[in-house]
Amino acid sequence: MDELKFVTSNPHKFREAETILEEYGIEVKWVNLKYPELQADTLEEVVLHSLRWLKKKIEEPFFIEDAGLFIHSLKGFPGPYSSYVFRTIGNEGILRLMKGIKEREATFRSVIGLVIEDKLYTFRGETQGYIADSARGTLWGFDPIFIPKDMGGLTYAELGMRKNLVSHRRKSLELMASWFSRKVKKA
Ligand code: ITT
Repeated sequence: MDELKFVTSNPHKFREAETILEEYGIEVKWVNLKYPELQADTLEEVVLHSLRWLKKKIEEPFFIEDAGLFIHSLKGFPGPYSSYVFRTIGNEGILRLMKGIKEREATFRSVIGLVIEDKLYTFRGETQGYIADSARGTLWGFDPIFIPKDMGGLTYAELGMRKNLVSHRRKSLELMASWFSRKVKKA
């Protein structure tokens, strides 16, 4: 089994990645570390900045992941500022901002940054959906207010483990896993 380190301070993210990457025969080792995150307009910029910082501290190969919830009627807010917004106004605050707004489409985006053989790579995954009218279910983060498309109107939180079948994180992890597996086979 191949092994990759995942640097994250978020245990939920780690568990999701572990479950998904197992399907690809990739073992994930958790490095529980909070690292500096730049405030920038794209998740890719945030990830690349953090990778350059971590490269001096962590032995490769390793990856990180930055996620953001982009609400279309709010022009993509909170997007790259999702962590700050979740810590400050939280799901209740977002629901308040969305009160009376009919256009509730949102994109949940995940960008993985990988360091391998001294090079940096990014992989992006996205899931389209809607912001719920009220919080439903009790997973973590924005899960109770995000309804992915074509999943019966249930929120990520209500979907439980089925979140992993359709999530933004699954899509970025799959891209990285297939790229990594091809690379390992060639070597
Ligand atoms: P890191 O140490 O990996 O950076 P983090 O929790 O700070 O962990 P992010 O900056 O990527 O993670 O996440 C931005 C915010 O979005 C944060 O408040 C998360 O709780 C939330 N979030 C990220 N992915 C999510 C998901 O799959 N479901 C629900 N909320 C999510």
